[in-house]
Amino acid sequence: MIRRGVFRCALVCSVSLASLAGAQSSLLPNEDGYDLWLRYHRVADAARLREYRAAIQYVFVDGRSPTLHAARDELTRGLSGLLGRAVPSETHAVDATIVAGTPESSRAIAALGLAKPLASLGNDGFLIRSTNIGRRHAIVIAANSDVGVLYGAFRLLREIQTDGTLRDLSIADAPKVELRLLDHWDNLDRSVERGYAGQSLWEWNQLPDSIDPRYRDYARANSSIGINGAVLTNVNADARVLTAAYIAKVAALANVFRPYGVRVYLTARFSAPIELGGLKTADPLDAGVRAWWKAKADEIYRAIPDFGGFLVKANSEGQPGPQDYHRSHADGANMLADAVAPHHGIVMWRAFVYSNAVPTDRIKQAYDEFKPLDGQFRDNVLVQVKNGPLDFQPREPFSPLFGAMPKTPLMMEFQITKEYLGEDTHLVYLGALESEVLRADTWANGRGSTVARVIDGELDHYTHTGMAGVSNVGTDRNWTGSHFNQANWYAFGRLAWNPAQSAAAIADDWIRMTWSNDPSVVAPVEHMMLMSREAVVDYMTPLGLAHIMGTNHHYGPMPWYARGRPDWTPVYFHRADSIGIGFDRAPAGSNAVAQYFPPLRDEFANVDSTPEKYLLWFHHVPWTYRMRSGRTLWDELVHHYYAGVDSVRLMQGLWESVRGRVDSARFADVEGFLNIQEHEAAWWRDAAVLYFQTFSRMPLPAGLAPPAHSLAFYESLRCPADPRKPRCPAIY
Ligand code: GCW
Repeated sequence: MIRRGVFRCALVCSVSLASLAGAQSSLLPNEDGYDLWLRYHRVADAARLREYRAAIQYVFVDGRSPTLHAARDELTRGLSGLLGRAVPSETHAVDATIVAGTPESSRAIAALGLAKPLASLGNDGFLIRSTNIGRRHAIVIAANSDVGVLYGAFRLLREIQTDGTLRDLSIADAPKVELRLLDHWDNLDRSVERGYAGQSLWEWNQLPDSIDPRYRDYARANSSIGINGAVLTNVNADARVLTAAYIAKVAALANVFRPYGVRVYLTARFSAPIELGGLKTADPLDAGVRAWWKAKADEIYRAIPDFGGFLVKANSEGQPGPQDYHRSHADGANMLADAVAPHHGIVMWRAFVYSNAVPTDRIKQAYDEFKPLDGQFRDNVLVQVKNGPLDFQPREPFSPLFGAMPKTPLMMEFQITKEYLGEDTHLVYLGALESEVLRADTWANGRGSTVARVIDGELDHYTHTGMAGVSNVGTDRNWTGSHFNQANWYAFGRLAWNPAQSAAAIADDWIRMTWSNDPSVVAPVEHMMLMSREAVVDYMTPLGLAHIMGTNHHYGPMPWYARGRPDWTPVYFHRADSIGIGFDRAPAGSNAVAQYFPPLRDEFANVDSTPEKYLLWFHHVPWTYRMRSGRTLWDELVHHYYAGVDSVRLMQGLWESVRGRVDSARFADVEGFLNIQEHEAAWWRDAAVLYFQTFSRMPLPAGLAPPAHSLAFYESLRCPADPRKPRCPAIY
């Protein structure tokens, strides 16, 4: 990882040397983060280690497929590391203390009579049980499919990595969501749209001949958290990936991923029949266009028999689409769906659409366009909806489409790469954001109709279910640009497997696997992670504010920016004036509240019943409005901004408390980034407070130290001079 943050901008150049100087060296070997949560260091707790060593001598993965071999390799590698001695693989069940397989692959498993408990676990689920095989005590991993065995192997390893007991194991687990995907916004030139961890992993120029070993580790990491698909290319799509030469490259990646249960998907550029096929049109109802896509799908499936399907961004931000031919999104999606249907492929059609005409309220568009199409899509189409109605902000209410399209499988799109949340540098644990959304009640079928139950298909009995996360992975040695961004990859996978899991429990596992089982590490780090999301909301966009960051690069505060297309500017979204601040979406305003089911719509329509965390999202509120705390809106807003910075300082203190208890290389990386975050949180706070004060004309609440500089100073700050932040300087 390149430690470049201190060069970022005038404001952040004063990283405290004193804090670096005091570093006491840790005796733990330094790590670079490459191993992610699959480090497999020897168990530190002596009693646990004794227990594990007594229980485990040999591993026997019964069967011959590449996936079962992957399970065997992972178990021997993981257990040997964790137990601190070789745990070899056996060739028969009698001597083994871990036996893994399916009833088809393994006579030993079949003989255990597990048909009944396996019946409800589907293709991907697994059982882990303590049992007897012959006269030997053994741990059994059983599943209906080879990939289920692999998931079970990772799960058993996790039990040991997190200091769990192996006594009387009885675990039955299965994913609640069928398609658990990473969406890579990777371009063919290896740049990554909104990527902050180096270049794209896919070495297109070397493929298919040269296979980077990282591909396998990427697949292992995904498989370990249940991710079963990867969309390899950017939704702002390049048709060339559909040419024969690229299909061969994609097939080579698919071959590496396949043993790990990870399928490949591609983005389909809607105009490809024109660009590649030489046709005059890409009209989805044109027979020639339909034939072109069918032939293209056949060609892809000849090379990649388990190709997953297509993801499409159409008629949004300049991308071509069916509306160019006065056809609907359903017409476009169905044409592609028909092309992949004979091969059991699927189409994921994004609902992130907004037209080139500036709307009265941009956040209403996805619902307005897609809700009327409910019921018009083929069975193998899923509509992919961003978690909120705008665009991956630190906080948004959930998208009102969830629950509103009972006849169309809706899949979730989260953004793991933190485009609007401090990108690579700021420590923000997204598990908290994602589970807030998943637990939100849509009220679509009365109380308890949570977003999670929409996504997992329980509410509307969808034919397919899915969750996608826009990936934060790149060529950086630590994969994600910072050690703590790994937690967001991890948490996404775990929530896609089971959207009801608690963000805290997932963080707990990740910390133990990635850092340490030492309670004096786990507790403060978990505290830090769980407070981090509210911290970023507070110092960037409290009380329902949104989209006040630098236009284009989306880094740093720029609430004053008003040039260019209005609905891309901060002033369009915050609407501050001498009376108050916020976007009026009540019935007398844009009436976006009407897109929610009652009673939510009424709750949001009324300023007094709107939860304060969404207040300025739904209402233009006077500066003097009395908040529940008794403060005026102005005072409350300022307090949130100051609290955000204070939270980051608390996070720094929590991290300081683990000095010497984790390796000093990773400790220092995190410490440095927290220093940047603290400076930039103050930058956000001071810029926003001074700017909004020009409207409120009210003083800072008593007791708060005034910003260090004038508003003019913050307005003059330039985008971080970081060459890896795409298009950064372009707007100046
Ligand atoms: O948030 C916006 C991003 C674009 C992105 C777009 C989308 C891929 O700023 O970079 O394009 O969303 O989700 O399509």
